Amino acid sequence: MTENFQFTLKKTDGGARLGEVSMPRGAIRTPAFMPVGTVGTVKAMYLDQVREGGADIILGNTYHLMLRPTAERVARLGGLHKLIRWDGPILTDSGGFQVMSLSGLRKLDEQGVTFKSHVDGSLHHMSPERSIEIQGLLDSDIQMQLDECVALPAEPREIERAMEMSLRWAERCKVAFGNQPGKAMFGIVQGGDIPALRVRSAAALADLDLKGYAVGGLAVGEPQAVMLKMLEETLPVLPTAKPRYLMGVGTPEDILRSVARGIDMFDCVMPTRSGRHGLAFTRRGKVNIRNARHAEDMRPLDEQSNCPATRDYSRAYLHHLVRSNEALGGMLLSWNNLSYYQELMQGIRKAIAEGRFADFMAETEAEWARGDL
Ligand code: PRF
Repeated sequence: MTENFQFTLKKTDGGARLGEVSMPRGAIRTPAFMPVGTVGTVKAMYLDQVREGGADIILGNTYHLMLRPTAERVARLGGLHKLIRWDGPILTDSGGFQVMSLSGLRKLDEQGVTFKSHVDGSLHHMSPERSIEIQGLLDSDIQMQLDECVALPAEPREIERAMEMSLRWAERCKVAFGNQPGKAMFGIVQGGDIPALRVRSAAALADLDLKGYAVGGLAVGEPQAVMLKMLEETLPVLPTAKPRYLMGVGTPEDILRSVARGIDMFDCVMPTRSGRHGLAFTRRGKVNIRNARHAEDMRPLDEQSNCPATRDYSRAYLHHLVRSNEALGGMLLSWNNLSYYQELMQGIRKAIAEGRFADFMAETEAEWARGDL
C-alpha cells in the first residue's frame, strides 16, 4: 500500500500485462476483475465472500447512488466504504452510461445531461463537474470522467461528435478533480467502431496525462471481432505505464482475448446478473442450471473447486432453488460465478508471471469447448 496512486507494470507476455495498482486503501492485482456493486451492494453477495473470492476492488455507480440514497447522504454517513463495510478501493462509474440506459426522458448537450430519475421521476442535471463532485462525496478511490457512449451501430458523424464532446468533458473532469495523490480520475476513450476516431481519442487523452485510461463504447452491440480490433487500434496509443480498463466487459472469453491485447482491468454485471437468472460459469463452460438434465443430479457443479457454492451444493438443489425463484439460488450461483471469474483472473496472472499466457489461453478455451462435466 502506498500514499499515492501508483501503477507498477511487473511483466509482459506478448500483449498481456501483469501489474499492480497500489493506493491507500489497498493494492489491485492486475489483470483484475471488479465485481459490480451498483447501488452499494454486489447483488446477492456478502462482501466477505466477494473479498474471499479474490476481489481487490469493487465498483459503484454514480447514477444510482446520487438518486438513492443520494451522494450527500452517503457523505453524511461517513462515505461509501464505511456505509457498505468495504475497506478496499472502490471505483465509481461517472453516470453518463447509466443515464442513457436507465433513465427516462433525457437531454444531452455540452453542459451535461438532464434526465428523469427511474426511481421517482424527478428531474436531475449532471455536468462533468457535478459527476466528479458526487464521486468525491462518495469518497470513491478511482473516479471516471463523464462521457457519452454511443450504442453501435451508429452514424460516423454521431460517433465523432460524442467522442469529441467526451474529450472536452475529460478536460473539465481533470480540472474538477484537481490534485488528489491517493486517488485517481480515469479518462475514457470513445470513438465507436472507427479506428481513426479511436486513435484520436486515445492520443488526446494521453496528452492529458491522466492516472489511468478506460476504453468505453465497446460491447454495445458490435461483434467481438470488432471490439478486439478496436483494442488493437487503441491500446498502442495509450501510455504503457498507466492502467487500462475495459468498461462493462464481459464474458470469460472476452476477458482472455482482451488481456491478450493489453487490458488490465474489467468490470461486468455478467457473473452476478446471469447467476440470478440460473446461468453458471464453470471451468467447463456455461451451464444452465434450469435445464431438466440437472433435476436429479446430485453431483456439484465442479467438485474440484474451492468455492463452497460450486463444490458442496448439488446441481439438483441448485436447479430446484432457481426453478422455485428462491433467493438462495441466485446467491449460490452468483457466488459460483464470481469465484470462477476470480479464479480465471488468478490463472491469467500466474500464466503471465510464468511467461505462458498464450498456452494458458488456448488450454482454458479448449476446456470450455469440451462442455459440462
Ligand atoms: N462509458 C461509461 N461506462 C460504461 C461504458 C462507457 O462507454 C460502457 C461500455 N461498454 C460500460 N460502462 N462511463
